Amino acid sequence: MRPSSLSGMPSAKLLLFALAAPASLLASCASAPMHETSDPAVSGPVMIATWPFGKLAVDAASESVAAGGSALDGIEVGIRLIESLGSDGSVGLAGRPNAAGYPQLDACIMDGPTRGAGSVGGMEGIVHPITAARRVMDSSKHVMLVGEGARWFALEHGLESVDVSDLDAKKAAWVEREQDPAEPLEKGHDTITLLMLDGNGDLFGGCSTSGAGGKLPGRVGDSPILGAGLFVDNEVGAAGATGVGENVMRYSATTVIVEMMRQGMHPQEACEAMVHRIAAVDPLGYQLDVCFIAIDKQGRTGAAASNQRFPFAVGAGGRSEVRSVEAVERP
Ligand code: SD4
Repeated sequence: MRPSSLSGMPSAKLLLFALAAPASLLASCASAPMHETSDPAVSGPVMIATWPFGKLAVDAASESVAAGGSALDGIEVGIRLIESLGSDGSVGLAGRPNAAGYPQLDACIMDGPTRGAGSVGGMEGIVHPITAARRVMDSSKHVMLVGEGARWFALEHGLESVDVSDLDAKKAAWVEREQDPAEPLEKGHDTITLLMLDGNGDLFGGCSTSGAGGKLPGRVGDSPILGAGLFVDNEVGAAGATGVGENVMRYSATTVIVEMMRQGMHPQEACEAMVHRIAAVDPLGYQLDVCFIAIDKQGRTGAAASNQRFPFAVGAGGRSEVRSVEAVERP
């Protein structure tokens, strides 16, 4: 039996995101409150995911696990859904293009119990990078593949793809976006990162993004870097990031958050401490754009961000909801 906890966030200014989130994201959480801390009666996985669309990922993962899928299947299913949305955001092939006008995708997945990990970076034209990352973990000797090699590997494994050879089409897509004044180069941060503590008390995580809009071709962000965009330690907990990857990866942020939890910090405390720690030394201070989520071995969750209110989704016992935290401020 493992405890299940979605609250217990000691210092965060938690806000229900009910007013701002689309109705479709709130349909299943409008009425009764969710299960609270350490309720041993709650069965199934406990999850936390980035941004309001994380609720869709949490729900899909929860359904997958309830239908008999493994926890890792749940992570993959939940993230694939967001990769397929094709809506405004920075996930999947419909995500934000790089400076040359086409998306290059990053993703990774980690399997706590086996210490398995797979990752793809700067990959073009593969519809589900999270599945490519899982194939790297399950079917190669490696942990990370990038660029052409990652695409080749994904194609060899029969993954769904689109043609990326048409440079004119890439250019046209870029020109179209450039002409849209509502589409600045660096807009929004909506990487999907999904963390799960399953019913056996094991931890899992995955992450997928098209990365920072307008990035240089070949730039790889934090998302596929283990210990930066995602880190899972089955003994302790898991942490994930979203935001400007350069501000995350220089500090090995998710490794540090997990280590803070190992020292006894609540996930909420650890996420906030990481923001303070980076802000104390980074030239951008509290203006840097970083957002963190975390879950520990007890199923307690946390989230913190600098410079913006950060909405995220939590789920347990087959229920889910979108919450948010205000930006962490200078103490
Ligand atoms: C990156 N961290 O490539 C990603 C972007 C992001 O939500 O998180 N967007 O820097």
